[in-house]
Amino acid sequence: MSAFPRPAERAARTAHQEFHLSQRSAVVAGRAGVEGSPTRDESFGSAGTSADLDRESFADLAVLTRQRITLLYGSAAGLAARSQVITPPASGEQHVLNAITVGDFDGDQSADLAVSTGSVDLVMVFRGTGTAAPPTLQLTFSKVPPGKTEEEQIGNALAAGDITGDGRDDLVVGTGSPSEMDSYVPGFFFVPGSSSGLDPAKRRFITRGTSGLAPKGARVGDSFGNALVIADFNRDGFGDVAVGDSEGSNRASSCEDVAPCAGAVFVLPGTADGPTTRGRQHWALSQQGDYGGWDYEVSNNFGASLAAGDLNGDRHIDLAIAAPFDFTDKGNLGPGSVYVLYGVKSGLGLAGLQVWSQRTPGVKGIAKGWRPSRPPEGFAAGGLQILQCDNGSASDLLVHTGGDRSSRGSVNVLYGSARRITTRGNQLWHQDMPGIPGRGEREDRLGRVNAGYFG
Ligand SMILES: [Ca+2]
Ligand SMILES: [Ca+2]
Ligand SMILES: [Ca+2]
Ligand SMILES: [Ca+2]
Repeated sequence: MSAFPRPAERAARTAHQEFHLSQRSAVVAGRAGVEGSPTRDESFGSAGTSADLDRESFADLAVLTRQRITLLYGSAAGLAARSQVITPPASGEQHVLNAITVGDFDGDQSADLAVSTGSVDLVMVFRGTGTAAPPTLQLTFSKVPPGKTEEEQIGNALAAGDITGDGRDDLVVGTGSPSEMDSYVPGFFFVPGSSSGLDPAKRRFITRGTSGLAPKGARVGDSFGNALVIADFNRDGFGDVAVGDSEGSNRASSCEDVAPCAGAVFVLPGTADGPTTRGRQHWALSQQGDYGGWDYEVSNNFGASLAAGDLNGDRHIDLAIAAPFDFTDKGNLGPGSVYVLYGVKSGLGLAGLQVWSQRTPGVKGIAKGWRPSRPPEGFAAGGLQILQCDNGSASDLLVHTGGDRSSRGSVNVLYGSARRITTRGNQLWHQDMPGIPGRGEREDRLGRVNAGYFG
């Protein structure tokens, strides 16, 4: 493992920066003074997910607005031949829905929906009918950990998958990104599925302080659980949980009060009892030195979002990790990059690590960091997805750059292949290009909705 490059060396960085990421066995959590929380897009399409809800073999789309879930049903003719709107019951305060995921929590082969609300700190579970009838509200439960109050429960992360290997999907729910005033250690809930659906009575709360995860434990200011993905990285039949902690510290001393830490990603193996810290993996950027009072390479938000899929067609699941402000230099937020870890038999490994950004030769778009007049572009600040976009055996990586073009947003498509991701055929999509309907407007943040195969 080489030392992290100093600023003068960074100009020479190229696409394959294999020195850049380390898997560490020793983890130290740090305190971060965090500059606000991620902006939540409150308009149509702020979050979405796809699945075959009515079991007609066409992918359907579930899209959140502030207070409603819109279901758009696919058909042979494409998407939205039919739609439904679900308005969750009000509960005193106004709901603001902020995340949605699909899983089969009761194992009846019909897709169920889990939706989280930031404002009233609830997770709502809708049981799928597997027919044209809409999913029905089955249960709600709080994200607030036992013994805690309601503050700062602003989690945007939800993921479903079978962690316990019983054929029923389980749910993980992040409890939030920290804010500057935070007095709360975030984490995620594991909620197991059962024959009657999710069983919140059996939920477990996991933080960076959970035994065996990080030697120095959790600290206020962590963001452990800000992103969650379930995938069976080591192919043992149990879904493993990849957890982003984009503001967690990787070094012995705490981060500067004025800046978030550099971030980390943990992978917790699945077992019949749920996620375990035994055999967990920890991925973090190397850090060293201080530059002008700023911790070098703080603020790059490594782990802000995650996506899992097979990007080289070898049937081992690979993990893409967003660092939307990577290349941060002396406090100026950088234009961001995406790290891709490839899976091998034992799970994720460093072999074949790739780092992609708009500075990578052949990748479309212009990398722009922070300037006083505008926000940084944030390559992958709008999230990541791994989807099959062509007819190849490898899946492809979609990088949503929410801050691009005055927050109009754009999507880079990087195609996977037997040789991993390459720049070949990579595309940059935005609303002002020929053939794309509509016109790009500020704050559109194109590309924040998950996609699927609709026809
Ligand atoms: Ca079901
Ligand atoms: Ca399960
Ligand atoms: Ca596994
Ligand atoms: Ca793979």
